[in-house]
Amino acid sequence: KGMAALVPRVSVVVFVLKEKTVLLGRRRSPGVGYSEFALPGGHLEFGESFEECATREVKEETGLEIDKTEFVKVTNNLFLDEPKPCHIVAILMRAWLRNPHQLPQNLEPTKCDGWDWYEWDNLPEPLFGPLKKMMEQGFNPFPIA
Ligand code: 8DG
Ligand code: MG
Ligand code: MG
Repeated sequence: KGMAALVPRVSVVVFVLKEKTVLLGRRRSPGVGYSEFALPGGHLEFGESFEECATREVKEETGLEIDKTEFVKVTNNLFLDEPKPCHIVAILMRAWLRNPHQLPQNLEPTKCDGWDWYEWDNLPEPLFGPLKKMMEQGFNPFPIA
């Protein structure tokens, strides 16, 4: 294997909201965030809009169909102390369920332990670094009522 070029990548991650809760899953793929709770999401593919990427990744990972997908925030995430250092520009979206009764499925069981709903002021530990930082800074993914 040759040396991978160190370039920033774009990922789209989604706060899937249901009443007062947000969907999180514990990561199982080796690399950044291993064994930590994170949002569904993944890398932006060539030609995609943020909304398309959000819809595709949530569907691939959980089977859930999302609705009213909208941009909320962007963060610049450096993971330089990793065996494979990476730099990810994360586009954070939020969305709701098209059908509020649909249940999440663990469609990528080698990458995730499973999905569940958590209240923002009672999040599970350990939380993925970038999410933890946002939470500590007082960020809240829910729209202002
Ligand atoms: P792909 O390569 O199949 O397109 O995507 P994936 O395998 O689903 O990628 P991922 O690791 O789930 O997400 C891409 C990167 O996004 C991840 O390595 C780190 C970054 N990222 C954040 N915050 C979050 C988050 O809350 N959840 C997820 N899943 N990724 C996040 O910076
Ligand atoms: Mg993913
Ligand atoms: Mg994915």
